[in-house]
Amino acid sequence: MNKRHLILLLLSLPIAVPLFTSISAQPQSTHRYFNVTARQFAYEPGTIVVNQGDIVTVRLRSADVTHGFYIAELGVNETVSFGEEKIITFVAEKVGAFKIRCSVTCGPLHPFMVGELIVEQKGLNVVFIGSTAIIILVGVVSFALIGKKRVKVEQ
Ligand SMILES: [Cu+2]
Repeated sequence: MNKRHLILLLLSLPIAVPLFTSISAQPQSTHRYFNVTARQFAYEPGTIVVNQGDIVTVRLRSADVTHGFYIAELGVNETVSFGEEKIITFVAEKVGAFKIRCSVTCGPLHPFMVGELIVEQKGLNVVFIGSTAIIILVGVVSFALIGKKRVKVEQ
């Protein structure tokens, strides 16, 4: 590797690394489907776990009386009566743990009818790409230093 190649490589890094990172870190939204049954006084399953950016479709049914399915932070608000089926679709835009609450007074323990939606961050790719970029950078820098030494010896 001569000096010109090295300079070209070094100059291309500020362009190549962010480009590579942005392509790899682009969140791929997946369409996720869940069958949720509401009954006095819980949701089944009680916890839904998705990734940020996922399109979430919930097929909601009630096993007894009329129940609600309310997620304040995501603007989700639906009700379902016994024998009915509701399809709820939303995008999990925000990362966090969100309470799924029943918005219909369905019995004495109604206030305790709470489920949870967990939206996880897609951080793994960013960390992986970041560390790869650092390793490449260290490699290039050591190449450059070795090159410098050789030049000195040759002189
Ligand atoms: Cu309720």
